[in-house]
Amino acid sequence: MVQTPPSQASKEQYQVENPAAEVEALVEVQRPETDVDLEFLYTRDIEFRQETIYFLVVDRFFDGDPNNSEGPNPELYDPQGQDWGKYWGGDLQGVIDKLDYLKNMGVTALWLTPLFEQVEALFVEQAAIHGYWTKDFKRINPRFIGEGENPSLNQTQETRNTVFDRLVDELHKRNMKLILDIVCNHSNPDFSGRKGELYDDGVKIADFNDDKNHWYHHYGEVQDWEDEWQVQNCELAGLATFNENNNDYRQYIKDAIKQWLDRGVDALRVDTVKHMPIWFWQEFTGDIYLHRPDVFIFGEWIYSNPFDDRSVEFANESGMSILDFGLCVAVRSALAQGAEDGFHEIQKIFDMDYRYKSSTELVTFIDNHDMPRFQSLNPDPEMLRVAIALIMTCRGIPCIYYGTEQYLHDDTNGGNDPYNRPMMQQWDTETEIYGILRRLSGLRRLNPAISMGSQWQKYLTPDVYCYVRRYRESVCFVALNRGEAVTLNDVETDLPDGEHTCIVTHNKYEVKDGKIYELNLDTRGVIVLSHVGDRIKGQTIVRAQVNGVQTQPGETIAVIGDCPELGNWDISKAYPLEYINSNTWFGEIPFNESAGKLISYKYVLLRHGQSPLRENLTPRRWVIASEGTVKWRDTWATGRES
Ligand SMILES: [Ca+2]
Ligand SMILES: [Ca+2]
Repeated sequence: MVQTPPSQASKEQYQVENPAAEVEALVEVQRPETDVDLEFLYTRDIEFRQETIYFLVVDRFFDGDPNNSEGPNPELYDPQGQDWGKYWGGDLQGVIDKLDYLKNMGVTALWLTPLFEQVEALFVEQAAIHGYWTKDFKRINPRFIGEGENPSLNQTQETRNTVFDRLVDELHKRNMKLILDIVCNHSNPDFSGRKGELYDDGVKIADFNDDKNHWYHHYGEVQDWEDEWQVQNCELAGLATFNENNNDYRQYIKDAIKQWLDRGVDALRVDTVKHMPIWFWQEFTGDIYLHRPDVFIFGEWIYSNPFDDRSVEFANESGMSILDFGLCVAVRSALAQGAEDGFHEIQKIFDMDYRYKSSTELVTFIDNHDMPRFQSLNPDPEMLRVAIALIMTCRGIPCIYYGTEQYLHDDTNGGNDPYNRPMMQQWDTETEIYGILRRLSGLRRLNPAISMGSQWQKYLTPDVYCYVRRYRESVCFVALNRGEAVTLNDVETDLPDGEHTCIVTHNKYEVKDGKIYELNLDTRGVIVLSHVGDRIKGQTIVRAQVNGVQTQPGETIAVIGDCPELGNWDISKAYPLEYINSNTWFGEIPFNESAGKLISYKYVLLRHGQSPLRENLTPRRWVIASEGTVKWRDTWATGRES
């Protein structure tokens, strides 16, 4: 929550409290000069849950500009695309050229591998094509922009005339968002005796082998992966690892990321978060949100899962969401690797959602640049269809790895790195997966049950999984079959009675008493039925989420407050939230009369036949933004029996 210090109170409020003009003049002198829009700073937020993310390796997507492909060191470029360790020529112009292809597929947010300037050398026969060996966090990789273009963010801040700026413009023109992939843990490895040479817009500021100012840790490689101290302080694959205790380093990395945000980046994907202490991340996300409150951030905690206390703590307390490796592993096991338990493995992950404060904001995926592609494990395109339908409709924000829609996979060495990063070869807009992504991405934006709602298991065997997503009056029913054709006697859908048309197949289904009787599921069949209720409308929408309250069936969490939207403390007019899971209640609250004003509120537990249980605290206070989206992320303060 936010408490507004007196220096940030609006002039109007101050005038009420200090009618004497001379007093006000005195106060005016003492108030700090600022040109920051404070209301924006304290209340606006981004909503990312209706997005469909597409993750691409810039070098391997499309070469839109052959002139930049040789780069500063032509030896690192293989025009034939045969040497997997070298650059193949993809660039930001190539991404721009394919934006309509992506937009038409339903992609709304683009995650690109890091765009920072990289070391221009080979390390173990590998160039930094992935973008995780940074030389200068304040410069754009010259291989990705126009030949001879100025790579300095500082020097192009005014003109904003780089290909990167054009990419941002072209994305935003299409209502698409840009996710910048960032690394804070390390710079670069030892290539030809040089390691960790780091630059600040072209000026050398650190060197692992001559580390006078202690920018790096010098503890060698991680030996014991169970030892938290080692995982945080030692090296990962020989990468020079930053010393986060050095405030100059922290200032540098935060300044660099803010420069990119100032150029129009909408979200951050953060690499190797497990390898730095949580206090660093809390400071980092705190500073970033002060600079840009409406940025979405998610981190890569390798093989995070809901049974791992440390990755759960990170997801809940770091200020950012995380990539859902737990679900990824379960989906691959159940659908690509034929695990005996099948869908039970997936349900086991969803059963643990209560451990997260915000499971609906986890970023879900079935493969990425660090593991064999789904189809390298199982080439059956119909099984891929089942997996895609699952992550496009289950809780979380789906992220599709580039080329999935073209069945792109190279199975050399089991499809392991680097063979999971082939060049895109075709741009067919008629593939089945392309079409399914297009339809389900549209559904994600249309039906809030999918982006924000609860998830209810309705039918579960190793081979068949039916579930319902629900939010207020909106419902989505999903049926998936990893096995052969089967008929279910009846299955609950929570849909209104009547005829419903499947979003994926256009087949029609009759719902009676909320159920479908004699439901035929094809081999590797997918059914998605949707019903969209009234959407919440208001000048400002507050998305209120409260964690940590235990409720019984029939009980409801609601919000009461001092404004008409929250019932003016009249408990009978409290605004009800929706049950998401046993740790989370959530709801969108429209604000019109109180938009732009300071309000106070608290949560209340409404119980049948008993008096309401109010939170035991003085009310929370908040300045409601005058328009847009706001999020409250609160924890229930233990109720007190009146
Ligand atoms: Ca190129
Ligand atoms: Ca570290």
